[in-house]
Amino acid sequence: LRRRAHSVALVGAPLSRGQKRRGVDHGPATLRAAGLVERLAGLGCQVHDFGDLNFTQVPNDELYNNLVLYPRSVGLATQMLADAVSRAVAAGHRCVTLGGDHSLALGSVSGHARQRPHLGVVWVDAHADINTPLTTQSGSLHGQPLSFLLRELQDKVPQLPGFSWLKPCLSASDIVYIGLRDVDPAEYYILKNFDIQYFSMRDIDHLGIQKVMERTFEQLMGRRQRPIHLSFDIDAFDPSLAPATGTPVLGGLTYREGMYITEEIHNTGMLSAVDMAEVNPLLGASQEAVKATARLAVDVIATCFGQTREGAHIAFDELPTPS
Ligand code: B3U
Ligand code: MN
Ligand code: MN
Repeated sequence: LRRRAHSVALVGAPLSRGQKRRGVDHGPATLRAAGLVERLAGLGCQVHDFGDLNFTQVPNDELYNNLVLYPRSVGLATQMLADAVSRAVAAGHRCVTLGGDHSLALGSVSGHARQRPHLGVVWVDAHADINTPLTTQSGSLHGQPLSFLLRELQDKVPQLPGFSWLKPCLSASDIVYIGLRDVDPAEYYILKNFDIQYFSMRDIDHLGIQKVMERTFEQLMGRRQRPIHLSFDIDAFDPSLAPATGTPVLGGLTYREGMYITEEIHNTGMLSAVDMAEVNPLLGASQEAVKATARLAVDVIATCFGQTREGAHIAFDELPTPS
């Protein structure tokens, strides 16, 4: 029953400038306080906690195009994160990035791809996060990271101040979305026009989560095995389960669907990096609501690294014999 122990690096990315609500920069501390390190250690993982990155706010970080918020601050922070993730993966760890808002994926995916250029991305989210700086209605960069990462979109994406380090590292066929239910018109156009594979909540209702995961791996690994980057936005879950997040949307994943997604990703043996984004302890109606959201996020991460609903997740080789 003994499993090979994973070596897992934790990188705290207290990024909040990619959106407008206060508090999401306390995500990493909230996930740690919910027992993340102990849970991973209990699964037999060797945990290397790199601590939280120290993001500095860039002064005079004016709007880009009168609309896009904090481009220099997000650009610099995600550049630092890319370096940290790249180092962690190069050192042989699976890398877990603790957010922070979802603009962090600019850094985590870029840094991961520096070491694993053929990675595939599973993006679990209520939102598609693929607006360009010219289609965004909110101006928030957490709704845009995938537009910067996608090669096919580069002639539609302007150069933002603070983003000169960033090179697109994904093709449209390298991404699969799960959980979508709030997609803007321009985002829908991009998904359809570039033939991006997605499974909306309606698709999950229609197919069931088992078929969704089968098709996800068929898309990403049908031809050959490749490293997986799981970018998990906690707002993919139903707000009744994950209330402490900035943009909750009704009708999300159940607990069982969420666990099935991460169990199956673990079972591929190819999981190489994980993001946990958008846990905001200043939102949610009560301390209990915040704790429930954080516990859920820790369950997602633990399941990625071998926690199962059958138990038997630590080595147990011999039953005691009565003497
Ligand atoms: N699509 C909208 C809303 C949104 C995206 N991501 C979140 N909200 N969390 C936008 O702002 O681009
Ligand atoms: Mn997101
Ligand atoms: Mn979202």
